[in-house]
Amino acid sequence: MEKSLVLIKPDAMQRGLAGEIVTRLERKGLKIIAMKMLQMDKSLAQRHYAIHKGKAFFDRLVDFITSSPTIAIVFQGKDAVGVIRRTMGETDPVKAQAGTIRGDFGLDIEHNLVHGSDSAENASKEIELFFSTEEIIDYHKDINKWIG
Ligand code: IDP
Ligand code: MG
Repeated sequence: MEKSLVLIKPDAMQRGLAGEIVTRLERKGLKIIAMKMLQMDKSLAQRHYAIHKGKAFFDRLVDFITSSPTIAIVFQGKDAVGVIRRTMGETDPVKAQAGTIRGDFGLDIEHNLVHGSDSAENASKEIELFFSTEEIIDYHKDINKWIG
């Protein structure tokens, strides 16, 4: 089963949308196997977004993601990376389809509410940044035989 890292970003926390976002992903059938609220510092933000270093928006992105607490979650499920990306919608909320998290709740690319890993390989790296192995709890859920 694939894993993906989700971050409920500071704008979603400020707007009281954390529960809504978790609900949408949970209802899809994905299983929460780790979860914590944390205040990201600049060092963690720069490592998490290292791929974007040098881009015009990088400093603003680091300032934004460290501006308020976030909730970090590891979801597990069939094709979790792709399923989460499709549930989130496109990076720019103006272009994201209605019915997606960004499409339903956002208007600004710099305030797009949620992060989801973009590949299984990056998911592993991101999960390691946020969670120790002891914090990831791969428990059995009986209902999964009805979901996949
Ligand atoms: P993603 O979050 O959909 O994976 P990425 O391209 O990985 O999108 O970019 C990471 C974050 O950086 C985005 O979620 C968004 O907040 C911000 N970002 C991406 N592209 C731009 C841009 O062109 N201008 C401003 N911010 C951007
Ligand atoms: Mg990305």
